Amino acid sequence: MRKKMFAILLGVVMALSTTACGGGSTADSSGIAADAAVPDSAEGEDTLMGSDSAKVRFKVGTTTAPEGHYVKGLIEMQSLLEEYSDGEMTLDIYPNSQLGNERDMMENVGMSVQEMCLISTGPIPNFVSDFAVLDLPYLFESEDEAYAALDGEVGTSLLKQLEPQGIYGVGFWENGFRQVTNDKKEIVTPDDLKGMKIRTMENNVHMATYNTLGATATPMAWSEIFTALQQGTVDGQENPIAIIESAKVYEVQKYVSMIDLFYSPCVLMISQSAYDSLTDTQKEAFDNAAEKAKDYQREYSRGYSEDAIQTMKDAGVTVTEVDKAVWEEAASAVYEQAGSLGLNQELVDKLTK
Ligand code: EAX
Repeated sequence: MRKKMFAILLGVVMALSTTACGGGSTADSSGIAADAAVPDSAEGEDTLMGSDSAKVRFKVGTTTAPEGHYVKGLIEMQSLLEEYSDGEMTLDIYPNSQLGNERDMMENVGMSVQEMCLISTGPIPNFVSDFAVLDLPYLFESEDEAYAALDGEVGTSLLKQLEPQGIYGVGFWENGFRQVTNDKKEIVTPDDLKGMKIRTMENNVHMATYNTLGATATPMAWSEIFTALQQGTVDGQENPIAIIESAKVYEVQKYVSMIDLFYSPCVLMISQSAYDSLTDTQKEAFDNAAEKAKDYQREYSRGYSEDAIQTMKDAGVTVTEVDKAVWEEAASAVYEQAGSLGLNQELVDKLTK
């Protein structure tokens, strides 16, 4: 109840201090006129607004670039949602951290301050600890193995655990296998990481893994990465190729090592109140559009990497293939820290057997 009161108070304060977004009413969201939740000033040049005529609008935020694989999936969902709802519903897409970093956006969706977000699993264990199992190194050998787990019993049960946060976890989309970049030297074995400050997400399992490999894990929000790289606060960072290329990280990082250390999903979330405000017909259209867009986004993500690697090589980036067995052996020690990392051992066993 306190959360709901806070959310309403926050919405009133924001509504009084900002101009509401134009364009039709948005989904009712627990007493807040959601179109007051994100002021016009939040609409940057990168915002991708849905059809003007749609009456039910969902603001969806992501930290990633408009050209990247997250936003391409959201654009597909925007189009499908308008088609399946006969133009009644749409998405207004806010890339490049316009609505805040991943942790902020997840909190705001939970408090119905914004309707939706598409975020990596990075910050989620801070709210639902069982998600941490997905951030273990070399947990999945392939995207297909990841999809089977994420779309199956384990993934479904994890998404359900978002409900107490006021969030309907719609589905797992793809961020991809995470590679490491730096601007100093080629990284071939874990020994090459020694003494390097590597930006990680604010995720204990990722931090423990990079520290175990000999680096100094330096957690920060994605929006801070370019300043940190330019100021030398960190020597490198780690992300899937699609992020490294679409965010143009390769322009300030000469070396990319294809270590595939983590398979990184991302999660499409909608505030429970915004979803519950829909009719059954609207829910069906929303769920069908999200499901179709998930398949499209995963396929787009896998196809994107090949071209992206060539773009980076053409720009003079050294892309290094490594002996992953050496990396997997070195990272395996993190599994022995499962207890201290608060990992659900039953889930670890389920996913590693
Ligand atoms: O979700 O923070 C990160 O490194 C994430 O991969 C990025 O925000 C996309």
